[in-house]
Amino acid sequence: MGRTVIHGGLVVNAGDSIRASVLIEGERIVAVADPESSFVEAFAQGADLVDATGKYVIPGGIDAHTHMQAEAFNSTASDTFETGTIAAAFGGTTTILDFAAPVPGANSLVEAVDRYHAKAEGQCAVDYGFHVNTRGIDETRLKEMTQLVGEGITSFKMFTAYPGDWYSTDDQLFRAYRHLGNLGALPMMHAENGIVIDVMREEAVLRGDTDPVWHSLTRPEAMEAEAVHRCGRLAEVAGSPVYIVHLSSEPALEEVLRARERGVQISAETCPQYLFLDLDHLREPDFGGSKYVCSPPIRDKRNQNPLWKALGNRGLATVATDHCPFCWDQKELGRDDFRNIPNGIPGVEHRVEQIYQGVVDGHLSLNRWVEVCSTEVARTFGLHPRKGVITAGADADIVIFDPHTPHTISAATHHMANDYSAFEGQSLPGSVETTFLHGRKIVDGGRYLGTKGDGRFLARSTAA
Ligand code: DUC
Ligand code: ZN
Ligand code: ZN
Ligand code: ZN
Repeated sequence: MGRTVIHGGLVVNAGDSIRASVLIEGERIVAVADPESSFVEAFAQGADLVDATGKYVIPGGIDAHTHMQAEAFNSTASDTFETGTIAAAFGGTTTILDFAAPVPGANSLVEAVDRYHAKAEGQCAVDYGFHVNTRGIDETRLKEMTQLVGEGITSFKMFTAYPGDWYSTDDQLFRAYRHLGNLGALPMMHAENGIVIDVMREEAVLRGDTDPVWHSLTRPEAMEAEAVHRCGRLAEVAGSPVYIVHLSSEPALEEVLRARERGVQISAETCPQYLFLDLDHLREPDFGGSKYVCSPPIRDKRNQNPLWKALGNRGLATVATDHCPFCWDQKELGRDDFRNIPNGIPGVEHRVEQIYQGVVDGHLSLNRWVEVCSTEVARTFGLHPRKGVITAGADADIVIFDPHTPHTISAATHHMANDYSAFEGQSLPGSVETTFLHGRKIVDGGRYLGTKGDGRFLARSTAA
């Protein structure tokens, strides 16, 4: 079995930062040890030596929210599992959790998962697992949930948005939460009041307000907060946990905090687009605003600081990208009516580097950066301690991060299959130098060294 020693770097976990050597044998971490010890010296004989002096050695990133080659909004997301996971690897993400989704008109969760296994198997550059997009919740769906939990798919996304499509009624949500709570599985919520939003969307278009900015103005923060509140109360009565995906605004955050104060097991993720982009982007001329159309929408800038602060103080649990890329010609579908713009932003490549900006800006510690990008994601989704931590016995999914080599995001250099970047020109203070998956370098110094199919399906566990 191949041996590697990563030496000279600062090993940063959620709990501590230490100067140590990381010893890898085969696919696993064997030890994190004092570089001067005789054990390390002996192990290093004949091993590959990787010098990480001046760098951070961190657990591989885990992005819990991607949509590779998703069929959505009358289009198909432009990254395949192959291209999207290679881009992830370049950005220091070694695991993605994608959403298996039933095709339009269908409800079977098992069928959706079968289809997604077929799409992803043998294609991925990094490890992957699935959540399932859920609609039409009835006894059959609950039975399917039980079956899928047994197959390592332990989280299910439900919606208070998209009436007539993904929307679930309160009684459906309540039954699903209770069922999943009993299984130790996790309900995930897209929390926006889609019923009211649809009224506002229709009225806007009738008035002639069809530009991209209306996508945001017809999805008010209050209607996100209302739905988060409702989900928290439903979980409170159902006795289940609930995880809010893509939380975008301060009022919604306040509802999470209030529910938690009551003792509800509620947690939430936010995404880089809500931390770095604002309404002005949606107002870019010549339909340029369409590049930033995602749901929930990009908000007024005053939401950004509270979200950063909450990442630092554990008000928010995780950062995911909601990577759902559509190219320019696909965004064109909504030129005359913002309602037809495919919703989504490419981002899987940049999350770890973007959130490091928050360390430099004083919003979060190095340890907290690692926690929100990896460790807490692993804990939340049944992957810890195999993933999300640099410790003996864990998978050797490791990133060497150079805090002194800046990186400017551009569609001209990114690896995602998308012809624009929503973060074009964003200058970041540090960059990913090397990515290890299962003990092997898959990215090093800007080159991809992996092989198609390196990434494996992860069957996840339920809450203990
Ligand atoms: N929700 C997502 O999570 N992604 C795409 C659009 C949406 O509504
Ligand atoms: Zn990068
Ligand atoms: Zn959503
Ligand atoms: Zn999403």
